[in-house]
Amino acid sequence: MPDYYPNNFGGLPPELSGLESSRFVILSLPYEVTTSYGKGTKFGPRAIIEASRNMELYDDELGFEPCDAGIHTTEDILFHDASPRAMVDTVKEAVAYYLAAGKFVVALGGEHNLTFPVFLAHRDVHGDIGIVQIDAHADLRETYEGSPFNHACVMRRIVGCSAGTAQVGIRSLSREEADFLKERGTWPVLWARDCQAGEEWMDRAIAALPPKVYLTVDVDGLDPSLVPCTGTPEPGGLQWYPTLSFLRRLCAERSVIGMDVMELAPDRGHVASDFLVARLIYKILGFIQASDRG
Ligand SMILES: [Mn+2]
Repeated sequence: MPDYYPNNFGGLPPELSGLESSRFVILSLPYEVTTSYGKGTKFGPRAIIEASRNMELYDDELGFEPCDAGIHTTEDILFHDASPRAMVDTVKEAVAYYLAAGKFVVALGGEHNLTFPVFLAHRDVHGDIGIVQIDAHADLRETYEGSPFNHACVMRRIVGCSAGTAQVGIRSLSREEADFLKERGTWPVLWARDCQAGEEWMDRAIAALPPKVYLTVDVDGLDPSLVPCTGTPEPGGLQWYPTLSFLRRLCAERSVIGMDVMELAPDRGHVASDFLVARLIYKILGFIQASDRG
């Protein structure tokens, strides 16, 4: 290792961060237009990468260094046309490029509507895929503030083209969304209050999923005592170790083919949020490799 940490996820030296030899690609998407309350998610990707440079790279639970598989970090994608519709095309194209190269893409936002094109790009390559959404919010509105691509609508766009859905950690939704779930919700909603103990909720979530699964994490799914730095924090969220247990099972029992982490709005006074998100991503990359190793 050089005596400084390179400016990429994990602070990795060139032999572990080159695009060609890396299994994983960290795709930085600093896009924010429709966020409703707190702002600042466009600074999320940089804060996550910055925190990750100061992280121990050995995973003591797994007994190996997940970075050995190679983790490449892209430059920030620039959004020349900021409209949500143009964003969809830009992101889909970027993700498709890395999937065509055989990479596992970890998209970092940015606001949650970024998930829609990332999911579509994966579906184009993998065919029928399901989705696990970790989030405080159902995100099932038909439109919000006039746009179907608002971050409050992202799951409404996705559930219709998902082969199996599990919504985990939900604790905030509108009456319209509750009615939609009652009428059309054929998938399990694992309410945050039911995710506080035991593993029954994990069984229900995983049972709803097809063999190939895309994972989207809105960081507000975690408890705001752990991640205060997000636009719309809600009390009563997921705790750290149950979340890791669930994700480890998910990676072992299904093939996780892509993921994103959205909605971190960093604040220099609360860098623990940035560190948690960096560590969460790194744990998942380890779980994916652990499942390959059997
Ligand atoms: Mn949310």
